[in-house]
Amino acid sequence: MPVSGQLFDNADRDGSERIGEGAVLFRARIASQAGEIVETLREITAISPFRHLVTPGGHRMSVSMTSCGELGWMSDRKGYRYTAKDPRTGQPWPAIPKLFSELASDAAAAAGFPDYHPDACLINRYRAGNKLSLHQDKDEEDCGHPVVSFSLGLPATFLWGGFKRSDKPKRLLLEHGDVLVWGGPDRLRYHGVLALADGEHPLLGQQRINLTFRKAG
Ligand code: MD3
Ligand code: FE
Repeated sequence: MPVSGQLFDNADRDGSERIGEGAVLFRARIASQAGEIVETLREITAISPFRHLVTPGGHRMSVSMTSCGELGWMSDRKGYRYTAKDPRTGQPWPAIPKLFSELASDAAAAAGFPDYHPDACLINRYRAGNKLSLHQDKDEEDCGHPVVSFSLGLPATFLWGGFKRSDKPKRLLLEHGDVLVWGGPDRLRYHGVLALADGEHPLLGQQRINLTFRKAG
């Protein structure tokens, strides 16, 4: 049975929790691969480092981001979009490592989305106080494909909203190694992350890293 942060009385025997019609949380699913994932992330961020993006409204995002994949996510005064090249380096984004894409498609299949082949992976880094305001992910061409997310490092309170920004969100604790698959009718829900609390994680120190895999193009 899941322990902390449980909101829904729907734990399955494999430890997964269905949190919506198209959304499944697998607690600690990738915890045993986390060391290897973090090592691989260092190779990616050596090529395309974390950076703070600016929203079209001119606000600097507190979370810092980078990407890997055929497409990477970008924001600036001109808007949100996916690009084939990292605008900071002028080079293509680093490829999605095989380890990542296999773990993501295995999780998608376990949640009922077979043949998932993401072409973009957005990597978010949270430090104490960093947050992500309620938003929808709708910059992808076909929102029929799910999003798969990996949480690593410090725990964070995830906000699981409705289909209007004003719908009051539920709260869900996302911890190290958790995998969330989010598709079907839940794909366009508003969601966000509360300000990260201080802490020290044995593998990642004072930060949380979140990877979100998407089929963007
Ligand atoms: C629900 N990231 O990168 S991951 C994002 O923890 C983002 O960094 C959060 O929202 C984070 O866009 C949340 C879980 C998640 C990701 C995508 C979703 C939940 C989602 C797309 C639609 C609905
Ligand atoms: Fe999002």
